[in-house]
Amino acid sequence: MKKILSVSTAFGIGLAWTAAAWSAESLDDVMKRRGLTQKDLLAAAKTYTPTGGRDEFLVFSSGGQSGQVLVYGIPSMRILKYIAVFTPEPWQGYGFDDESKEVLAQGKIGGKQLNYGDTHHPAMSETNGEYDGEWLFINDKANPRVAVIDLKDFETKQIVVNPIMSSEHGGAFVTPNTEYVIEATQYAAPYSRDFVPLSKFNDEYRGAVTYWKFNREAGRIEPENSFSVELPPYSQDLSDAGKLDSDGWSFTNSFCTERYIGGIESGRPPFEAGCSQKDTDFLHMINWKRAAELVAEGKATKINDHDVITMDTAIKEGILFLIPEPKSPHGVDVSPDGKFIIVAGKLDTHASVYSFEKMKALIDAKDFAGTDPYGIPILDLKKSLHTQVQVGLGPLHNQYDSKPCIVYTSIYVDSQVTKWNYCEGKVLDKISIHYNIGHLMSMEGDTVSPKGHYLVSLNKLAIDRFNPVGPLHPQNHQLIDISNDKMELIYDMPLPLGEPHYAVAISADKLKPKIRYSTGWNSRKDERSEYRVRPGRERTEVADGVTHVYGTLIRSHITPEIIQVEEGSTVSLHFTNVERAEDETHGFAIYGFNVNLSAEPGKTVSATFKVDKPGVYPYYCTEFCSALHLEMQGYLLVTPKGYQAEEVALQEGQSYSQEDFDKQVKANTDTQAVIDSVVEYITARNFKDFPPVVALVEDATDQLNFAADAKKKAEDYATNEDWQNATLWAQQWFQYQVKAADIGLRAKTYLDQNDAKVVKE
Ligand code: K7E
Ligand code: CUA
Repeated sequence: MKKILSVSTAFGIGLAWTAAAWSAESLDDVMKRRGLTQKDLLAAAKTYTPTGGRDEFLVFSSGGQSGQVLVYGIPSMRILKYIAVFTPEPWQGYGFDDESKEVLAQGKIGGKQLNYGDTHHPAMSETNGEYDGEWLFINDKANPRVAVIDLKDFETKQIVVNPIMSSEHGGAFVTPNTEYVIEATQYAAPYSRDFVPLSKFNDEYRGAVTYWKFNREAGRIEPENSFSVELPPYSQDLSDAGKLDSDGWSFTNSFCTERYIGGIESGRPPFEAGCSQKDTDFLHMINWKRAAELVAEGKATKINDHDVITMDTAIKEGILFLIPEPKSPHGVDVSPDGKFIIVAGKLDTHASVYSFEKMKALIDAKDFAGTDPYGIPILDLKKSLHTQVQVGLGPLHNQYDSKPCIVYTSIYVDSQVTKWNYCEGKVLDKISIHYNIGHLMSMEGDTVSPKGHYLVSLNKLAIDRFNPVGPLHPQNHQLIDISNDKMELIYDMPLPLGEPHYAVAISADKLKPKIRYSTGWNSRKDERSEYRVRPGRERTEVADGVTHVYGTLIRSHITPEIIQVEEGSTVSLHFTNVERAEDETHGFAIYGFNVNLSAEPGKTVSATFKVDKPGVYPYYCTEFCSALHLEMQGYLLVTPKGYQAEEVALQEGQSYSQEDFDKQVKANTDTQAVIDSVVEYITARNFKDFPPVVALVEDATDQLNFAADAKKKAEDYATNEDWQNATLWAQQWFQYQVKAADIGLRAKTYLDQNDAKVVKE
């Protein structure tokens, strides 16, 4: 034990403690000092997560204009990750390495690379209407696109561009077995993307719902097997897929069914006046299962090389219906049993509960109240309704509780959440939030079995809730405890990244992310990289005028350390992180080329660029990966055209003697004794019962094998009395020992903190 303490001091690793010179504050003291109430303490106890603790649920929140997805835990509200989706993100190397550039390039529109997205609605993949924790989808409202994120590594794998829309909003929503990912238009535009005057708005501008086919085995959307249903130029809005009783159908709201086309600059009343004139808009109801069959039967029309079921076909085949819904609705949310569809109307104080059974019966009986200007049958509002409930001013979205018939509705204008019973049509509770709530989200609240407990209010304004940071405020996510009859606000979390419209929360135990890739992995394609290389096989090859460098990254060196090319060359660097240890990511940055890579354990990443100017370009690892991280460096030397190297020996800054060598060997031998004592400490305990320790031991063993290699080289040089190389290799041997000791001590600490048992003396 004493020995171990001394080694930790020798390596300067932790374990320092100071005796407190003052007595500790009591709970009462702290409450007084910080002005906390009993209620605050209770809220703190409900959310505080001690060090090393884990969250019960993980939230995947839209990152709004950042084009990313935010991941945070509940109840701690600690942010865990930003997943780069539509926007380059340097930490993850997204949009900097060749592999992820290809993903971003899939999202080009009209040949243009778009470096942002307006993400709105994340959707988790489902199996039988339950979240399965495998895939996440998110839409881009500004540039109609949908992205596929793999929850095995929390990376974006695919971006698909909508072939007919120029604006969208009602995505991403999945069908109960993730057969399709739904995306609905927002602002109508011509499918052709050509110029069409607004005078032809009614005839040539169109909305649509696209059903993106998801191939679960491949983990990719199949654009060629996806299709759309043509809709009138009503501004379509949020959507939801039916489930259980209503499986096979999807529902899409709309506003501005007035088809008003604005024109304030020519003296016409503005959009907001013309779009809110009528008392009702339309809920679209589409039989997507039948629609898919129609496509298979060849009844779709190819538009922009994409299968579209025209309105005429949809009407003739009886797969498209409209139901009036009160003034400018926003959210449409199918109840967990699939029997009800709740629509909240922004300009109406009611939430309307539609009965799927009644709507289906009207359709089956062909009992229609009329048709719209395009001939789409309209169901009678009253005959379709189960009930309407006055929930507050400006209701937007609905989320379901685990308790039957309980729903929560966000009330934008009143800045409230209303809890109500949709079976009986009565309001149960209201809570004020800060301020102007948009979406709200309960745990797995849009599945067939919501989990209850918590509700998050995703507010549009924060105003005075946090320390001021300039005119642009963070967003405010408020955590509400919904386990009891009365809702309780328990946490405010500032979100400093875009406006998160919607979020989904999943039980943390459903997620099974990996900790490392198989060695040499192209994570964006999910296959072994053609550019992978094993340690010791690093090389440079010139092919088709491109200098390919096949290198490796491992604590604490980049191989190669010197790369020399001639001016005008195109260089393609490929680095494989050959670490097996958890959390040993290496970065790679080089002066002046906008090259910035992140290589997580096992990953192979590439960067291709042209070197047009002779010069010296230092490169290094950007992750503080070990004590010798700063030495994880190298040089790209770009020689002038026709440069001839002079025959001069490399100048060493320092020369070493036998004495230096002996001194280093002595230090190494002492270090080895310390390592042996740590190994003894670990192996005397039941370390095999702790998987993180097993992984650390594996990593330490790797380092000791490298040490043995370096030791042999040092001794060989010593035999030949080459004290220069002998001493340097002895130093390298020591470096591996340091890493092994560092890892060993981490394992030892883990065992101590987790009450490991002594199994042998
Ligand atoms: Cu902001 Cu769902 Cu896009 Cu409502 S949406 S708030
Ligand atoms: Cu690798 Cu620092």
